[in-house]
Amino acid sequence: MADTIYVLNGPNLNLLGTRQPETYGHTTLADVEQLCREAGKRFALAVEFRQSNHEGAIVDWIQEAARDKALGIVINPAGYTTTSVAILDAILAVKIPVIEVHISNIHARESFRQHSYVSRAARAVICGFGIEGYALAIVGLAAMVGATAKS
Ligand code: CA2
Repeated sequence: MADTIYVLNGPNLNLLGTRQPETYGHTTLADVEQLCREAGKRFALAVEFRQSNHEGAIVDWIQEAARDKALGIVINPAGYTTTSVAILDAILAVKIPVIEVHISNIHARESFRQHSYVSRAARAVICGFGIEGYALAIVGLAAMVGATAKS
């Protein structure tokens, strides 16, 4: 079985491409999934791509990723970024690397978006590149775990 990474998406990201295009662009979550699969393929990595509006589901998936020996996690915690000690604790409890991604530049937005619990435990943080940030996170994660590009 191919080495696997998890790409986890938090609440309301299922609405991507349908509202607030000035902030989040016109692409949909299905487009993000395709982008991630293509980025993973360059390193022969299988991608488990998930989205939930429920905090506990995201906690369960972080635990699942570690239990099933995924190489790492890319996560856009969305609205839970600034509130979820439970997601922070889940990340602290796993040994695999976690990369935090935000589509928008959260530091150029409202102050309440600028404190991330997840950043305390993330190995790296990417924001402001639009959905391309997911592909950048996968490239960075691949380098972190020693996955090499396949020709
Ligand atoms: O920039 C990001 O990726 C965010 O994680 C997106 C979150 C926001 O709470 C964070 O501060 C930054 C919001 C996700 C909701 O996405 C929507 C997309 C389209 C329409 C409505 C919501």
